[in-house]
Amino acid sequence: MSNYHIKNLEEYFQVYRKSVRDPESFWEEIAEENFMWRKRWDKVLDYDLSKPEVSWYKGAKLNITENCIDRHLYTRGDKTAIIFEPNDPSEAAEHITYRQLHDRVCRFANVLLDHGVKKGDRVCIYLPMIPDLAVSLLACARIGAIHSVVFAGFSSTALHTRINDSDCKMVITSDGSYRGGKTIDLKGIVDEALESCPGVKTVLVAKRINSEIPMKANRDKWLQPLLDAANNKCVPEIMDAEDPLFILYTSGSTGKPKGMVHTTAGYMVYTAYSFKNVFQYRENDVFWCTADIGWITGHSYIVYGPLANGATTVMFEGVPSYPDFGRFWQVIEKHKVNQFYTAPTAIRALAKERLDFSEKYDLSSLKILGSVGEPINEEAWHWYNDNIGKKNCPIVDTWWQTETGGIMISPIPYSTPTIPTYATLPLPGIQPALMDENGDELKGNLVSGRLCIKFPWPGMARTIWGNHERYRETYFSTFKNYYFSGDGALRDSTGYYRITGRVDDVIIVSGHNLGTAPIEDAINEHPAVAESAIVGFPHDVKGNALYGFVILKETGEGRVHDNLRKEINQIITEHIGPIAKLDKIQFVTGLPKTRSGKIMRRILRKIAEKDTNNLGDISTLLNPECVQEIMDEAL
Ligand code: 6R9
Repeated sequence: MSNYHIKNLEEYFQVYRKSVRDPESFWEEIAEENFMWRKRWDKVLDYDLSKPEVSWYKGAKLNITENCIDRHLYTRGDKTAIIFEPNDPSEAAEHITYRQLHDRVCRFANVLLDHGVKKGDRVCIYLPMIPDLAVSLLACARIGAIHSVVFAGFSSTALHTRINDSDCKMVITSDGSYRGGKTIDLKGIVDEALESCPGVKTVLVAKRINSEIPMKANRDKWLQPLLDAANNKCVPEIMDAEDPLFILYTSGSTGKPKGMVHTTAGYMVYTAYSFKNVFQYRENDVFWCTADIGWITGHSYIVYGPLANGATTVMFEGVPSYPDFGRFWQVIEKHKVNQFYTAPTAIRALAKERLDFSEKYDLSSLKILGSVGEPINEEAWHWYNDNIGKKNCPIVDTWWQTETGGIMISPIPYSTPTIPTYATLPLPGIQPALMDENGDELKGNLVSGRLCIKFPWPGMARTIWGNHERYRETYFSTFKNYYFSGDGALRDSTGYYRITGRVDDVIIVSGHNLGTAPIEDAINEHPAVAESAIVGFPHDVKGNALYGFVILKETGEGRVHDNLRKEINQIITEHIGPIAKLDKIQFVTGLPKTRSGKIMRRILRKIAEKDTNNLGDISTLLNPECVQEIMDEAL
């Protein structure tokens, strides 16, 4: 299993070279040695990136839950699979063994079958971070239904769009959720979303906060009694390697969200492989990824990657600031966490607090620290390294995307020397490329350009649900036969990669990808708004915050701007969710535009960043006069 658990840098380079020389044997060996297949593949890889069509392990048959659960029963039946740590530290944690997980997943799967869910049907999951969430994903996978998890912080409009886009038949939700000291009425949000979702026949409702909620006759059912009554054996549906496993929506720079489709075998192999190597997981380690399962990080590194390795994975319902800013560190001490994986935005928020929040806990169980979601700045990296890792835990700065399925560029602990702000080297099997403006690949080191991947890997998304052409256009048309990530990066003199950020109109706020277009669309729905443009500006905790430039229909006197600001943020909250609220809103009379009518966000970005010394040539604009006015009144 040498290529599955790398031990030093020399071995990394050996394995890496082999993986590039002969990708098919590389991925074949990993698939052979580490999983349970019902039928072997006929062909490891088939691809044509111009279409693009990619299939991994074609002809193979399997069920991912047999790999994540059943096969561990013989050796790890009584081992804890999931540790559930509730929002409220005084509520007891729950330890779910592999055997109990098997029981729960089978029962849940039978409930789905009893409600007419079949292989290939889409099921929308809108749940807080409670065990039923992980169980529901696996229950869908057990019977071959395609799960579409929607982060439970999204609004009813966002939920509605996602349910209809993939025509979900069922929604799984809860009466409500806890978030720090607050509760959120999730079921109310679902009811609103479902006002016009004709495809949804059943809503299963988990009880979490015990609130009084209306249940719609013939549609809404309490989950627990159904689970209690269900059989605890469920024969897994045997899937083809390329059958879809799930859909997960991610923001695009334009238009509606993209339902990225991940398929069964390749995703399984890739998440398991990357989990084991990047986190150097050893039997009996306790792994904690603080993401929400509503994002790809939670899918791959709370659920599938860890469970495929028979690991113990922590699911945390709460937030880093409740009941105080020591919560993460307390959980690490309590469950003796060995690998801790979080986002730069959380690190920055915690670094602002007093050190005794972390100093009073025993963090000596930690071996490896991880970071994901956005570039980690040097200051945050050092704070994490000094105060949490005590300079004794390698930090893996992991670059990847919803589209890539798993970690692509990352140090391998104890093998790759780390440098703050560098994601360092590609995992074996991953072939990054940097491209220049003319579409040519930049060879050699000390170059910077657009980050692409030039050879397929098993974890890549195969399409956008219902819109393959958009998939081709978004990812495979900018550079012929390359996957284009949308990020910029540089390669230093030793070949290390440093991600420099998005080069499109996606802004990463607190690690969440937000497209500018959907936010602008929401703002423009306000009756007083004529036009708007959103840009990001640096924020010391969130990484980026949003700055909106808004043209009102009537600049008319007497308009109370503060109220308007509130209303605009209210509309954004309703359409997308509170994460997309604007930190600054400036009312302007014009927006800088090119002659073809495209808003010059570059100029607005510089104004928002207060970097107006070099705005570049603005004389070619349609309306250069508005730039001075915007600068004069900038917030
Ligand atoms: C896993 C995840 C993807 C975008 C990606 C990039 C940014 C993620 C990063 C990083 C710098 C890292 N990103 N990890 N940038 N360094 N270590 O976050 O997926 O939500 O789809 O976001 O996040 O810009 O393109 P997703």
